[in-house]
Amino acid sequence: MSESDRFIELEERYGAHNYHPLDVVIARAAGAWVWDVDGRRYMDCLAAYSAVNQGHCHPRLVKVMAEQMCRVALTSRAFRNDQLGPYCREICELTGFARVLPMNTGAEAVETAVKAARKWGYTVKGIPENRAEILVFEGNFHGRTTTIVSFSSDPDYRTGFGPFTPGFRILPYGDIAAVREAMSPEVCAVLVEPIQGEAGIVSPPSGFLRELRELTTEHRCLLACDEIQSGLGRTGTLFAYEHEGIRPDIVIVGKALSGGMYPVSAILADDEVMGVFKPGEHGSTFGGNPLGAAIAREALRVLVDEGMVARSAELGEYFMGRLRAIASPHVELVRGKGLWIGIVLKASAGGARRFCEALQAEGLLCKETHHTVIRVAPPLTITREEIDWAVERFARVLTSL
Ligand code: IF1
Repeated sequence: MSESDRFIELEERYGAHNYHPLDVVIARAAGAWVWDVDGRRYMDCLAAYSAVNQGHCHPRLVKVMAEQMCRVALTSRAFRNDQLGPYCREICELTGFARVLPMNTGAEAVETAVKAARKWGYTVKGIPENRAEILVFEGNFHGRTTTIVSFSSDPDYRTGFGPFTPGFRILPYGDIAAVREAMSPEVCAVLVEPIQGEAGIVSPPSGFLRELRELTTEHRCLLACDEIQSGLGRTGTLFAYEHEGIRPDIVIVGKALSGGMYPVSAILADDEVMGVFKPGEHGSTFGGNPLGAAIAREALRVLVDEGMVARSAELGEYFMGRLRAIASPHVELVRGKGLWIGIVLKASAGGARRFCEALQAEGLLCKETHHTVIRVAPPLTITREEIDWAVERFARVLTSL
């Protein structure tokens, strides 16, 4: 029995079976590379679903984390700490929003956005109590809390978890006419992923976000963008909504906000929206803690200092071009933005999972989504040479299986 098998057996025996991972047991990592317990090396083309945009164990993040945890890790918001204020200022200055509300996981930040939008609907827009509605889209993924799965369109995420939270309406993604029709005085917000990740790296038709911005302004409701996966450089801009030159009312961030070191999430908004929260109305034990704040400060500085946003745009284009040039009978198309790429397989290809397993055998870790898409989203620190190394293996697998 290999070392890997021993760990897999333990997890299968004692862990809940709520995942079906590839059987690679990672023991350490650096940059775009991970090593398993048997000493095999792999390139990480998932980057923890874009939480590790800055690369695994970035030395600057490791240093800040170690130093901060030796000083003070957690104070709770009953007291103040010397990391939170500077963090708030730095993230606001970088993103151009007036205020930030810190949380921990992505789902918590989405919940925070839902609460902010509803409260804004009642206290600012004047929607009658308990009538506020939020428009969302088919194929969405915003997390796994009971409220969030209430408006998922995927039976896997919902079935068996009701009763569900009311107040959401699911519309076809990219269909602006459907949004126009659904608008009413009781709509407080539209919640959207600028590019849908779990759905298979799906971009809406060009102009959709801009029209959403116009419609929401016209009907006086908020536009909330979930940038948890698409944000912080992944698509070649700091936020994916920038591709359409718009500015939402609420931006939801998570994942790479900590470079994967620790769960750190937040919502960003201006005074009219953030002002709805009064002391005691929302919060979390860990949100805004000094360890998370120190890590997030450095994670943002690393993104900027190392020019990772521009790297993502430039190398993403290169990577996508090289993947498109692979003549494979299995590939329908290659789509994406920046270093966020989906290889869409034909129905005849027999599913993306077997390709991910074959790529694993070649030393490359990818994760399928929706059975037919191989998603490719390496750390933004990846080099051109590393991309060439990956393309060689993609070509081998996509032409030989
Ligand atoms: C898992 C998916 C990706 C997200 C967006 C909110 C959240 C996520 C746009 C919630 C989280 C993760 C969760 C992770 C797998 C992963 C995922 F396949 F499930 F959909 F990335 F594509 N908004 N996405 O992508 O953030 O609470 O998890 O911090 O295993 O569930 P979280």
